[in-house]
Amino acid sequence: MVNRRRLLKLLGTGSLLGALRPALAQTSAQAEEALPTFTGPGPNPYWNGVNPFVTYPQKLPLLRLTDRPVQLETPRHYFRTAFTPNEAFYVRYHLDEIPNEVDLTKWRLQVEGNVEKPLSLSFQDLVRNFTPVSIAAVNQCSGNSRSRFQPRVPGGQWGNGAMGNALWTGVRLKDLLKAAGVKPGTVQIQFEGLDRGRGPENLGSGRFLKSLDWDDPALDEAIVAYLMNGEPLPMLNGFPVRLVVPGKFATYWLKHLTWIRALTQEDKNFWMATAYRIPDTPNGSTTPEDVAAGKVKTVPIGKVNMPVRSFIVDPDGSYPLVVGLPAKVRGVAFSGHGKIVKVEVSLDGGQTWRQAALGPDYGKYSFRTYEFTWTPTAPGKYTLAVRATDEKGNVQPDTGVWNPGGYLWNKIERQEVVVIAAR
Ligand SMILES: Nc1nc2c(c(=O)[nH]1)N[C@H]1C(S)=C(S)[C@@H](COP(=O)(O)O)O[C@H]1N2
Ligand SMILES: [Mo]
Repeated sequence: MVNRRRLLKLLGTGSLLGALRPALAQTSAQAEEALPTFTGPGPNPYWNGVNPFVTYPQKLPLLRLTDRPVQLETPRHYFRTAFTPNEAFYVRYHLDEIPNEVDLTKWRLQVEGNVEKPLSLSFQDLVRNFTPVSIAAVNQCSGNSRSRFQPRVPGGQWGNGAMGNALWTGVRLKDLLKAAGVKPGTVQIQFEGLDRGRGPENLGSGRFLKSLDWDDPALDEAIVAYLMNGEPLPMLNGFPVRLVVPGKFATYWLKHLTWIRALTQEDKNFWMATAYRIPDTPNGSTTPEDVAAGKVKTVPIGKVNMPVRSFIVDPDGSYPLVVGLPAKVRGVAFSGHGKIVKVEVSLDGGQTWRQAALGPDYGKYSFRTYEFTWTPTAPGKYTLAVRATDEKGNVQPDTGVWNPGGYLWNKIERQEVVVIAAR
């Protein structure tokens, strides 16, 4: 035992420093060589990214990934419910000049480009002149869970909290496009918001522009939302209106949406042609070797819907369970391909599975809660796992995907828990 007196004695004789010296010498010698590949957290990484809590306007304390642009992750326990509170909803931007206020007496939504009749709509026009619709839909960043990738990839090292579910209310995008009269020859619809900045240098990336193909069925379900869980959108989530594209990754869910454009040429801007692309392989997976060899053909991530996923919210491993006392294994599941029809829980790391009870069905693009009551009968260490199935028969795989963008992660999630005996 090194108590204070012994420590002082060691320091006094210099033997402690002496013991450290060879190690320091070794470190500087190693620095000359390439560092070994950093593989990140092991098989049971933290649920959330490891980051400080910060408080932004209209937000509860969230986990800050970066400050400019603002990127905030939602802590795990907010996923106990099917709807994520607005104040806890994650935030992701690409550019650092974001609106702090929007004057609704001046703000207009422009529908322009290859249309018969360009529109300039006020907030009042949107609310009064178009039929309101509501849809529950999960907003998930393409890079959600990127910190799980092995080998690691650059980009925000999100845990699982770059997602949220809300009831979105607004106007059908197709109603706006119909009112403007989209002309023949249109190939894509482009969306742009109010944020600006430099973006990655010299790549023409200072405006965040995203486009969906004119024949993409997602356009029929997309809405221009002015309410989120029945309230005006928080500024950081896109006030006054944002695009909601149910089933697609959130990169298309343009915040502070102000320009909708019918394009006659494919959108080749940085955010379509370079960023947010996935390998054109069955599950968007490839290898670092194939990327290095230039073998990988890519497509925009909007070509696919979000793969099926499920999450263990409780228990979170921070406390022991007790033999003979019922414990609730619970969380959420969702899929961009259709509604969740089954969630299974494993108590032995994925060898055997038991069906969990599903919570209410809020529509096929919503989070669906699940619950499984487990009364442990023996003390020990257990690995819980959860696996969801959607109505198209998609089931979560037990292998992780790999692609250089760090997108499409949907591997079965695990949680280690300790069970103790009550005496
Ligand atoms: N105007 C604007 N909209 C945007 C973005 C952006 O940078 N600017 N990022 C997109 C991406 S990649 C994501 S993941 C979501 C995040 O939505 P949230 O911040 O409301 O959670 O917004 C999308 N819409
Ligand atoms: Mo994203």
